[in-house]
Amino acid sequence: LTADKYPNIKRGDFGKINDEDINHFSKILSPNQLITDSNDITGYNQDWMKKYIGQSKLVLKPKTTEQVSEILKYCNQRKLAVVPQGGNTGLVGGSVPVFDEIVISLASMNNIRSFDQSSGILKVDAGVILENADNYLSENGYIFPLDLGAKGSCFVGGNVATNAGGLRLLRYGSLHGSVLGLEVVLADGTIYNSMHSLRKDNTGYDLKQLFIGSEGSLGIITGVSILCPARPKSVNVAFLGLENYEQVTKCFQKAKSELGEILSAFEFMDKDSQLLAAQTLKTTHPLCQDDIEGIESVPEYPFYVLLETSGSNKEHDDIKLEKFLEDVMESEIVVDGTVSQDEQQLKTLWTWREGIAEASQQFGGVYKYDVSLPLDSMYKLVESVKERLNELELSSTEDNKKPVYEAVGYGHIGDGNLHLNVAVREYNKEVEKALEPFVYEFIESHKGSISAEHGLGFQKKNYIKYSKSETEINMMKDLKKHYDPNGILNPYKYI
Ligand code: FAD
Ligand code: S2G
Ligand code: ZN
Repeated sequence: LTADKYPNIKRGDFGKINDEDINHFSKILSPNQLITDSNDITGYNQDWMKKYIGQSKLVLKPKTTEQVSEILKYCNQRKLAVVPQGGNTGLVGGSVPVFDEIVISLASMNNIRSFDQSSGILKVDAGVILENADNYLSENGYIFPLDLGAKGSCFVGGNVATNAGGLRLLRYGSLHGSVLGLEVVLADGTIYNSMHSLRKDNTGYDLKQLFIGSEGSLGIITGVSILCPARPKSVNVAFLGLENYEQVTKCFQKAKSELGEILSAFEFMDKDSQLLAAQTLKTTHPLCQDDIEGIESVPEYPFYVLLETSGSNKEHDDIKLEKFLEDVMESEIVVDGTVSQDEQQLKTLWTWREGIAEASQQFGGVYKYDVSLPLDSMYKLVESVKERLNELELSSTEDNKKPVYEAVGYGHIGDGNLHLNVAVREYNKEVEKALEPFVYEFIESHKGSISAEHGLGFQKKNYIKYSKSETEINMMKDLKKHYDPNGILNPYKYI
């Protein structure tokens, strides 16, 4: 989808890049930090889903905060629009240009600045890849308080900019709690720096909170100071089969009361999400009827739960988990289950949850809805979307003339966060009209949020009103006007 696909979006009255601009940037950066060749720019112009395509003619890759400051100061004077870009794994079209905005990539700002072994406080450049930060911490007996399927590509700065939730928010909380300080360059080049190492600092407005989840609209995050917990010594994963969604919520309640302090993840997946994953993972599903010669392993239960415990003593954890599993099997909340026996099995079980993202777009594309809903009504949204697509005869797993392959539901039960993915064979106006604003109206009527963790970006810019009041939206617009009066930071998105 390129800008000309959105008839009601006009390019703002921003400057157009000229040779003088390129000369100016060449004085700030060395030649390999400017990309102008159209082939090399392609990857920066399209998002992870290859759904949003921009037309930037220039990518800048600063190595230092001062270079970011110099660049923004100049862009602000010239009213050149910019898109800050991290690992470009965002799922709402926020990380790529809409028109010809300059892409400012943090990829070259990837140093670990410091780590304090006793407090567990880590300070990194914004361009450090999440998995690299966690590997570094692992060598020091600590863990990054965030994990998500894109860990191998997303950057810590992008995680903070999107206030990413991920698979372990249930255990480690939100970045609003674990981030201690930030270094951010504002639109006019001012450098805001609160990169201290204090757990508590109650002196004035907590300014860093403004930038956590601001998606590049208020400033470019160049540094993050974050409090990391001790790495758990013992991790177990149980993969469970359940008869219906109500049992999933009952199982969650039981897990909270019986595993409380060692529970580190509680994810649910419906059968259709597992059928999708089975087609890309091409390995035997952990819980399926015995393999019949030549028949792909087919998941047999309507719902699945991936439950993870992380503790400091394997023996104690195993006793607690065994007791829990006995209880949920006896009370028939769970009808089948398997527990990881080693690191490899643990990773394999996780692929049946983390692989759904990739699997959702194997037929050509995906419409994603990352929403918060009250637990009891959460799966009703998936059921009503399936029903609606069938009534409109838009969906079939067999007939590949239908635009929709299947709608699947899965997500972070512990956070009340559903991922509804509508796997399609092509992006199609009919399908879009069937889904929007239907999904957003459902969310509003159930007092949920239209974006639980992926943010607003470009996809949801016009839908914030389904989750925020006019007063709140006006206060946000005032902030945006104050910090970015020329509107050069990530225009056309967010609010
Ligand atoms: P990008 O995609 O590059 O940018 C995202 C947004 O932040 C854009 O608006 C961009 O302008 C802005 N931005 C990036 N860097 C900066 C910066 N330094 N300063 C200011 N603004 C910046 N998200 C979740 O929350 N939970 C999940 O469980 C999850 N799972 C995922 C699984 C997969 C397989 C994939 C592909 C994505 C998943 N995501 C998830 C979405 C995405 O990974 C997160 O939003 C992630 O935090 C984005 O980081 P990034 O570095 O790729 O940012
Ligand atoms: C997840 C990202 C992938 C998707 O897997 O938890 O946040 O498909 C999601 O939405
Ligand atoms: Zn998620």
